Amino acid sequence: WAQDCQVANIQVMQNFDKTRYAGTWYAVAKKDPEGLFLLDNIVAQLHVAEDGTMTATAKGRVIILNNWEMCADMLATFENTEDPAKFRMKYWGAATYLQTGNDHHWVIDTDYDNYAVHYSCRVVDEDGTCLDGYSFIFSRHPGGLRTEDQPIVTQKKIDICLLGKYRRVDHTGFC
Ligand code: ODT
Repeated sequence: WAQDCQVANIQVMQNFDKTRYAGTWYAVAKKDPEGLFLLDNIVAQLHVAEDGTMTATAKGRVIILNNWEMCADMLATFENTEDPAKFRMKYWGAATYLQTGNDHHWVIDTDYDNYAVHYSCRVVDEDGTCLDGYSFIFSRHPGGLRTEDQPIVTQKKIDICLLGKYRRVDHTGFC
């Protein structure tokens, strides 16, 4: 037995419903990528238009230009793929000096009302595992995950080969 950590074999949410995924999500834990950007106080707001187009805004504390702490205002558009739970997320800052990018946005699991497990691999290694990526654990509740959701989320962290790689994301009211 060996765990399959191939990015191509990661299971995502079945029958994903983006309308139910819309709304406010508080990041409660994060696995950082190389050159991390969002530190804490991370809150995302997802919108789904009538035509199904998904967009988002997010805030979070960042440190830029090696010592300037600020609250970043970020924007994103999502492009559908053949899998309804896998998107391409194009993002940029409200200010030009903020980070821009085009990342994968995979919804690994969500119950829509309490928790969501997000995953994004930026660089796939030669062996098919993820060399550089990030993942957010989101909650509808700013205080964190409900006790009953914790074992579900822990199992998903195992499934995506990131157990033990997360840090807690604080909400102090900075943003
Ligand atoms: O913090 C990092 O180092 C990696 C994260 C970079 C991407 C952040 C861009 C946010 C774009 C705006 C909003 C989106 C909301 C979606 C929800 C979750 C995934 C970021």
